Amino acid sequence: MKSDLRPYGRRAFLGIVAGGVAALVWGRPLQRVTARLSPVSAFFVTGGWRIYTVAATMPRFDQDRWRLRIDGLVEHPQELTYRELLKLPQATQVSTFHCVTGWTVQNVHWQGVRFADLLAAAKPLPSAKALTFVSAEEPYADSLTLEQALLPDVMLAHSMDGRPLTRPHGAPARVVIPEMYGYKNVKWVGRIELTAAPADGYWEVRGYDRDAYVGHSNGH
Ligand SMILES: Nc1nc2c(c(=O)[nH]1)N[C@H]1C(S)=C(S)[C@@H](COP(=O)(O)O)O[C@H]1N2
Ligand SMILES: [Mo]
Repeated sequence: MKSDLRPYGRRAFLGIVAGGVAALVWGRPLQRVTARLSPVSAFFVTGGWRIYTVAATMPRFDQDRWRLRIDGLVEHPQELTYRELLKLPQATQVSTFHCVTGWTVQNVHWQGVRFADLLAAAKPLPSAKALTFVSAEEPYADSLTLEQALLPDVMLAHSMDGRPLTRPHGAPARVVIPEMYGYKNVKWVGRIELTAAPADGYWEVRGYDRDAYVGHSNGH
Protein backbone atom coordinates (compact mmCIF):
# COMPACT_ATOMS: atom_id res chain seq x y z
CA MET A 1 0.00 0.00 0.00
CA LYS A 2 1.33 3.39 -0.97
CA SER A 3 0.68 6.44 1.17
CA ASP A 4 0.62 9.97 -0.17
CA LEU A 5 3.64 12.21 -0.15
CA ARG A 6 2.18 15.37 1.29
CA PRO A 7 3.71 18.85 1.34
CA TYR A 8 3.91 20.47 4.75
CA GLY A 9 2.89 24.06 4.26
CA ARG A 10 -0.15 24.37 2.09
CA ARG A 11 -2.36 21.61 3.38
CA ALA A 12 -1.55 22.28 6.99
CA PHE A 13 -2.20 25.97 6.41
CA LEU A 14 -5.50 25.30 4.73
CA GLY A 15 -6.19 22.95 7.59
CA ILE A 16 -5.92 25.88 9.96
CA VAL A 17 -8.27 28.18 8.09
CA ALA A 18 -10.72 25.61 6.80
CA GLY A 19 -10.13 22.25 8.38
CA GLY A 20 -13.53 20.81 7.56
CA VAL A 21 -13.54 22.03 3.98
CA ALA A 22 -10.00 20.81 3.46
CA ALA A 23 -10.96 17.37 4.68
CA LEU A 24 -13.83 17.29 2.19
CA VAL A 25 -11.72 18.46 -0.71
CA TRP A 26 -9.04 15.88 -0.17
CA GLY A 27 -11.40 13.17 0.91
CA ARG A 28 -9.41 12.47 4.03
CA PRO A 29 -10.59 12.30 7.60
CA LEU A 30 -10.27 15.64 9.37
CA GLN A 31 -7.81 14.00 11.73
CA ARG A 32 -5.22 13.65 8.97
CA VAL A 33 -5.18 17.39 8.43
CA THR A 34 -5.31 18.66 11.99
CA ALA A 35 -2.55 16.26 12.98
CA ARG A 36 -0.22 18.44 10.94
CA LEU A 37 -0.95 21.69 12.75
CA SER A 38 2.05 23.37 14.34
CA PRO A 39 3.49 26.87 14.77
CA VAL A 40 5.41 26.53 11.51
CA SER A 41 2.53 25.23 9.42
CA ALA A 42 2.09 28.46 7.50
CA PHE A 43 5.75 28.83 6.59
CA PHE A 44 5.99 30.71 3.32
CA VAL A 45 7.77 28.86 0.54
CA THR A 46 9.15 30.35 -2.67
CA GLY A 47 11.24 29.32 -5.61
CA GLY A 48 9.33 26.23 -6.62
CA TRP A 49 10.12 24.24 -3.50
CA ARG A 50 7.53 22.52 -1.36
CA ILE A 51 8.49 21.77 2.17
CA TYR A 52 7.92 18.19 3.25
CA THR A 53 7.98 16.79 6.75
CA VAL A 54 6.62 13.70 8.42
CA ALA A 55 6.57 15.03 11.99
CA ALA A 56 4.51 17.84 13.49
CA THR A 57 7.49 20.16 14.03
CA MET A 58 10.79 20.67 12.26
CA PRO A 59 14.03 20.01 14.13
CA ARG A 60 15.68 23.17 15.44
CA PHE A 61 19.40 23.57 14.71
CA ASP A 62 21.60 24.72 17.60
CA GLN A 63 25.06 25.48 16.22
CA ASP A 64 26.86 24.72 19.49
CA ARG A 65 25.04 21.53 20.39
CA TRP A 66 24.59 19.93 16.98
CA ARG A 67 26.61 16.79 16.23
CA LEU A 68 26.82 14.54 13.20
CA ARG A 69 27.41 10.97 14.30
CA ILE A 70 29.05 8.56 11.88
CA ASP A 71 28.97 5.02 13.22
CA GLY A 72 28.08 1.42 12.42
CA LEU A 73 30.60 -0.54 10.33
CA VAL A 74 33.49 1.91 10.70
CA GLU A 75 36.91 1.72 12.33
CA HIS A 76 36.60 5.09 14.04
CA PRO A 77 33.11 6.33 14.91
CA GLN A 78 32.90 10.14 14.60
CA GLU A 79 31.00 12.96 16.24
CA LEU A 80 31.43 16.02 14.06
CA THR A 81 30.56 19.52 15.20
CA TYR A 82 29.12 22.01 12.74
CA ARG A 83 32.47 23.80 12.62
CA GLU A 84 34.27 20.53 11.87
CA LEU A 85 31.85 19.81 9.04
CA LEU A 86 32.64 23.21 7.50
CA LYS A 87 36.39 22.53 7.80
CA LEU A 88 36.26 19.36 5.68
CA PRO A 89 37.06 19.70 1.96
CA GLN A 90 34.21 21.66 0.41
CA ALA A 91 32.45 20.97 -2.87
CA THR A 92 29.93 22.95 -4.88
CA GLN A 93 27.56 21.95 -7.62
CA VAL A 94 24.54 23.11 -9.58
CA SER A 95 21.92 20.44 -10.02
CA THR A 96 18.21 19.90 -10.57
CA PHE A 97 15.95 18.61 -7.83
CA HIS A 98 12.99 16.34 -8.62
CA CYS A 99 10.23 15.32 -6.28
CA VAL A 100 8.51 12.09 -7.18
CA THR A 101 5.15 13.90 -7.05
CA GLY A 102 6.10 15.87 -10.16
CA TRP A 103 7.62 19.20 -9.17
CA THR A 104 11.16 20.15 -10.10
CA VAL A 105 13.56 22.93 -9.11
CA GLN A 106 16.24 23.69 -11.71
CA ASN A 107 19.76 24.94 -11.10
CA VAL A 108 19.99 24.64 -7.36
CA HIS A 109 23.41 25.77 -6.10
CA TRP A 110 24.61 23.42 -3.38
CA GLN A 111 27.65 23.53 -1.16
CA GLY A 112 28.69 20.66 1.07
CA VAL A 113 30.99 17.74 1.60
CA ARG A 114 31.42 14.71 -0.68
CA PHE A 115 30.92 11.41 1.09
CA ALA A 116 34.48 10.26 0.35
CA ASP A 117 35.71 13.22 2.40
CA LEU A 118 33.03 12.91 5.04
CA LEU A 119 33.77 9.23 5.67
CA ALA A 120 37.57 9.36 5.40
CA ALA A 121 38.28 9.73 9.13
CA ALA A 122 35.68 7.13 10.10
CA LYS A 123 37.23 4.54 7.76
CA PRO A 124 34.36 2.29 6.66
CA LEU A 125 35.13 -1.40 7.20
CA PRO A 126 35.31 -3.65 4.10
CA SER A 127 31.93 -5.08 5.12
CA ALA A 128 30.29 -1.62 4.90
CA LYS A 129 28.27 -1.45 1.69
CA ALA A 130 25.55 1.10 2.48
CA LEU A 131 24.68 4.17 4.53
CA THR A 132 21.55 4.93 6.47
CA PHE A 133 20.82 8.62 6.97
CA VAL A 134 18.88 9.15 10.15
CA SER A 135 17.01 12.44 10.30
CA ALA A 136 16.59 14.41 13.50
CA GLU A 137 12.99 14.52 12.31
CA GLU A 138 11.84 11.17 13.58
CA PRO A 139 11.06 8.72 12.14
CA TYR A 140 12.46 9.86 8.78
CA ALA A 141 15.44 7.93 7.46
CA ASP A 142 16.66 6.60 4.15
CA SER A 143 19.65 4.77 2.76
CA LEU A 144 22.02 4.70 -0.18
CA THR A 145 24.55 2.11 -1.22
CA LEU A 146 28.13 3.27 -0.73
CA GLU A 147 28.49 3.21 -4.51
CA GLN A 148 25.52 5.58 -4.92
CA ALA A 149 26.77 7.89 -2.18
CA LEU A 150 30.14 8.15 -3.91
CA LEU A 151 28.70 9.30 -7.27
CA PRO A 152 30.43 12.55 -8.30
CA ASP A 153 27.43 14.84 -7.72
CA VAL A 154 26.23 13.42 -4.42
CA MET A 155 26.95 15.28 -1.19
CA LEU A 156 25.93 16.12 2.31
CA ALA A 157 24.95 19.73 1.67
CA HIS A 158 25.01 22.50 4.26
CA SER A 159 24.31 25.45 1.96
CA MET A 160 21.78 26.16 -0.76
CA ASP A 161 21.95 29.05 -3.22
CA GLY A 162 24.82 30.67 -1.33
CA ARG A 163 23.35 30.58 2.18
CA PRO A 164 23.32 28.07 5.00
CA LEU A 165 20.39 25.68 4.69
CA THR A 166 17.24 27.13 6.19
CA ARG A 167 15.32 25.17 8.78
CA PRO A 168 12.56 24.04 6.35
CA HIS A 169 15.18 22.80 3.88
CA GLY A 170 16.91 20.65 6.50
CA ALA A 171 19.36 22.81 8.48
CA PRO A 172 22.16 22.26 9.00
CA ALA A 173 22.74 19.31 6.65
CA ARG A 174 20.84 17.27 4.09
CA VAL A 175 21.62 14.62 1.51
CA VAL A 176 21.73 15.74 -2.13
CA ILE A 177 21.53 13.05 -4.81
CA PRO A 178 20.18 14.70 -7.99
CA GLU A 179 19.84 11.43 -9.92
CA MET A 180 17.26 10.24 -7.42
CA TYR A 181 13.88 11.60 -6.32
CA GLY A 182 13.55 14.00 -3.44
CA TYR A 183 12.67 11.45 -0.81
CA LYS A 184 16.25 10.09 -0.88
CA ASN A 185 17.50 13.62 -0.08
CA VAL A 186 17.13 13.28 3.69
CA LYS A 187 16.87 16.58 5.58
CA TRP A 188 18.11 17.33 9.12
CA VAL A 189 20.67 14.49 8.98
CA GLY A 190 21.97 13.78 12.47
CA ARG A 191 23.46 10.34 12.09
CA ILE A 192 24.98 8.28 9.32
CA GLU A 193 25.17 4.58 10.01
CA LEU A 194 27.35 2.34 7.84
CA THR A 195 25.67 -1.00 7.23
CA ALA A 196 26.23 -4.20 5.27
CA ALA A 197 23.16 -3.63 3.09
CA PRO A 198 20.78 -0.74 2.34
CA ALA A 199 17.63 -0.54 4.47
CA ASP A 200 14.20 0.59 3.34
CA GLY A 201 13.56 4.25 4.06
CA TYR A 202 10.46 6.07 5.26
CA TRP A 203 8.75 6.20 1.84
CA GLU A 204 10.07 2.83 0.73
CA VAL A 205 8.29 1.11 3.59
CA ARG A 206 5.20 2.84 2.14
CA GLY A 207 5.65 1.48 -1.36
CA TYR A 208 8.19 3.65 -3.18
CA ASP A 209 11.28 2.17 -4.85
CA ARG A 210 14.51 1.99 -2.89
CA ASP A 211 16.53 2.83 -6.00
CA ALA A 212 14.71 6.06 -6.76
CA TYR A 213 16.38 7.00 -10.06
CA VAL A 214 14.58 9.91 -11.69
CA GLY A 215 12.51 8.56 -14.58
CA HIS A 216 13.31 4.95 -13.74
CA SER A 217 11.41 4.21 -10.57
CA ASN A 218 7.83 4.08 -9.37
CA GLY A 219 5.84 6.81 -7.70
CA HIS A 220 4.16 8.53 -10.66
N1 LIG B 1 13.57 14.57 7.20
C1 LIG B 1 12.90 14.63 6.03
N2 LIG B 1 13.58 14.71 4.89
C2 LIG B 1 12.92 14.76 3.71
C3 LIG B 1 11.51 14.70 3.66
C4 LIG B 1 10.82 14.64 4.89
O1 LIG B 1 9.57 14.62 4.97
N3 LIG B 1 11.53 14.61 6.06
N4 LIG B 1 10.85 14.72 2.46
C5 LIG B 1 11.62 14.36 1.25
C6 LIG B 1 10.95 14.70 0.02
S1 LIG B 1 9.71 13.67 -0.48
C7 LIG B 1 11.33 15.77 -0.76
S2 LIG B 1 10.65 16.04 -2.29
C8 LIG B 1 12.35 16.71 -0.29
C9 LIG B 1 11.76 18.11 -0.33
O2 LIG B 1 12.74 19.03 0.03
P1 LIG B 1 12.30 20.42 0.66
O3 LIG B 1 11.40 20.12 1.83
O4 LIG B 1 13.58 21.10 1.03
O5 LIG B 1 11.55 21.17 -0.41
O6 LIG B 1 12.81 16.41 1.01
C10 LIG B 1 12.99 15.05 1.27
N5 LIG B 1 13.64 14.87 2.55
MO1 LIG C 1 9.29 14.30 -2.68
